[in-house]
Amino acid sequence: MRTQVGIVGAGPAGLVLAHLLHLEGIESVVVEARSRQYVEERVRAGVLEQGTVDLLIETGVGERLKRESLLHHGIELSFDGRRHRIDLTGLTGGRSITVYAQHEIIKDLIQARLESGGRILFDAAGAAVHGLDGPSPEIRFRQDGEPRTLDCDFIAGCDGSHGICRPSIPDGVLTVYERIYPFAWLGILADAPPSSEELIYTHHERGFALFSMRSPKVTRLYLQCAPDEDIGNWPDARIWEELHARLSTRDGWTPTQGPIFQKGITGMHSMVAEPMQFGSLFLAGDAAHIVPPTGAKGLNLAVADVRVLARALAEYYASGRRGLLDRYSETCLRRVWKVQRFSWWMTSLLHRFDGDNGFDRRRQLAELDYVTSSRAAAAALAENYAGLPMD
Ligand code: RFL
Ligand code: PHB
Repeated sequence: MRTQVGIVGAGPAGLVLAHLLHLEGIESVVVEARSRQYVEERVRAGVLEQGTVDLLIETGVGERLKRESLLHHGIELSFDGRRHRIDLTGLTGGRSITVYAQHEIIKDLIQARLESGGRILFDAAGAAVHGLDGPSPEIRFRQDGEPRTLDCDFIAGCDGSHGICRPSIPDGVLTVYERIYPFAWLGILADAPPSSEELIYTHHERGFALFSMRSPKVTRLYLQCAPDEDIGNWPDARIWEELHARLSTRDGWTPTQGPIFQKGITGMHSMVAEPMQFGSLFLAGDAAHIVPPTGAKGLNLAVADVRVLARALAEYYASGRRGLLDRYSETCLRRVWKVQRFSWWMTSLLHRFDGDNGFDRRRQLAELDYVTSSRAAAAALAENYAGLPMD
């Protein structure tokens, strides 16, 4: 088998890249380890930046998103029992965020690719990349037990944080910068109409909590917990008790309760691998960098990367010039590091750190007070949360 761009991974990075390349007349094949059903049901992100939404709509894969998503003009920060609104739209000259589940985007992209004759090879086992520093890189894998080889001009490593592309780069090429946080998030989905129209990020002495949603009928909630927390220790009644303790505010607001139909624990990690390219391999999305979910940035960053990569590949195939490809990592990393900074800042502001003393807690509260009372500080948060320019 042969193609121009071989893409490992059918997550947001891989599928958006395949779609953008198709619009440029560039052929690609996506090689995905999991089944179509698995990737279409995997519960993950929910908040999209304005730039991500604009890109999906402008490139023709935003029809269902326009109909079914929820447009939000603000978020709330809650501390000391009170909620404070950050007017994202007012503070950014008209930008907003959109709530639409990541797996719904995945469904829309898979459908669009398959309808236009694109190739996505699901259930591809044991993928490995070869010949990265030579003229003819290839992806080898097995399908239905049969060995297969995909010859390509370029390989896009869009295989997430546990993929095989980043570890295939020879030792000594990459520098990995990282921070592991001493806590995790326990997340639930509940059949309960959201009792607030906007997301609420809560700083509480018992730990961080987040009120979010997926639809007018489904609430999404998260609790800070220990990094090695056993979900078995969290029966539904305990989860609700803890959520009510952290999220309820003095004005009597509290989340509406309903049957929990999904539970999971997510670790908190910041990581950047530099450079994001080696020979004919280009890393994008979680394969190259991870952010803690507090800033709601991972998916958005994956989309920003592949936008840069698609443009660079389009320039190469149109003119033979490699300038944009050679600068791919440098171009992406400027934005990646700003988003890392913001995600780290939101995480540090809102969570309880075990070693912290009274000084640290008062400093956090002073910062929350500042962010919610100074227009300049609120504008800095809003500009980052709604999304920095794509490039
Ligand atoms: P993905 O989505 O992990 O996709 C990688 C794909 O590669 C496949 N794969 C392989 N395929 C072939 N061979 C192999 N050897 C392979 N190894 C892996 C995998 O099966 C998968 O299909 O990476 P990508 O595309 O870079 O996208 C990144 C995003 O998924 C991630 O950053 C976000 O989900 C992060 N995130 C959020 N991001 C936001 O922008 N806004 C949010 O509100 C938000 N909330 C979240 C989040 C992530 C969370 N979790 C569970 C980590 C909330 C949570 C709880
Ligand atoms: C979500 O709805 O899943 C969500 C919202 C905001 C975040 C992270 C996750 O910061």
